[in-house]
Amino acid sequence: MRVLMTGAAGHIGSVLRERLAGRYDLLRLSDVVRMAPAGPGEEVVSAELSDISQVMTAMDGIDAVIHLGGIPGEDTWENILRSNIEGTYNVFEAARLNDARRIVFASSNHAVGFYRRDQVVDHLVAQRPDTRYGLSKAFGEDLASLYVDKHRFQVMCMRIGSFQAEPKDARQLATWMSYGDMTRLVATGLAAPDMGFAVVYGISRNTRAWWDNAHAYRLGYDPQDNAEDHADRLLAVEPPEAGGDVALALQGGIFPEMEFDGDLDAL
Ligand code: 15L
Repeated sequence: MRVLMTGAAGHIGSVLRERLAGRYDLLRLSDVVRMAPAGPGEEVVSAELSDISQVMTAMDGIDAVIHLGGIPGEDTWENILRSNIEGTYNVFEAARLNDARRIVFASSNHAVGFYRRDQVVDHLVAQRPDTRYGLSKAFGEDLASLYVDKHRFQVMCMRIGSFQAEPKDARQLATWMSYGDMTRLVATGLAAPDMGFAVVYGISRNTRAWWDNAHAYRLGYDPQDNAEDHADRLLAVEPPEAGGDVALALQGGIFPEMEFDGDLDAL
């Protein structure tokens, strides 16, 4: 399998580059920023995702895509539109034109960040984006659904929680995604037969998770880490996490709290 990874210079991309090395016939790494030169089994290309001709070049001869590229947090509408919405559209469309019909897409928990922490939600809940960034991830999931139904794609949309070497605050007792488990989930998305359109949560096997990840387990994901192992250390910190009442009530944390002038009691 010849795999293209967009956003390969970012945090997730750099970890996956190291951990997926040698597993596929080719790992082609694309980003707009400079990366270390290609090692064995790798190619490095520069591609601005908002320019479809550059994405077409990066997609040449590719079978499957790990799409991580884009802005990884809240930003202006202009920036989100260009990098995350147009960029993701161009990746799917260039994949269709090159017959690369399997995509593992880095969605985010912020596509559903307005659910309360006293709820457990699964892969079928309605999207509740908490920012323009979360909205762009919800768009990417809908785009995936369109390409699965219309063009026979297989797409795993990973609603990634908090990708860190170790969980950093009390919220991450629910949301943490370890490096090893991220590698396992991406490998599952590249291999699962007849996956169709799959929404999964990009988290480790966390005891305190708000997200029911049974669908990911059905596809073969078998996470090995649990943020609970870090609970004593994290709960001893004061305050255990940043944010006001809105952040502490809602799964998205500080993201739904940004620019918030809603009614928390109505949520
Ligand atoms: C995300 O989607 C962000 O990319 C990351 O920076 C974290 O904020 C993460 O979500 C999270 O919710 O912890």
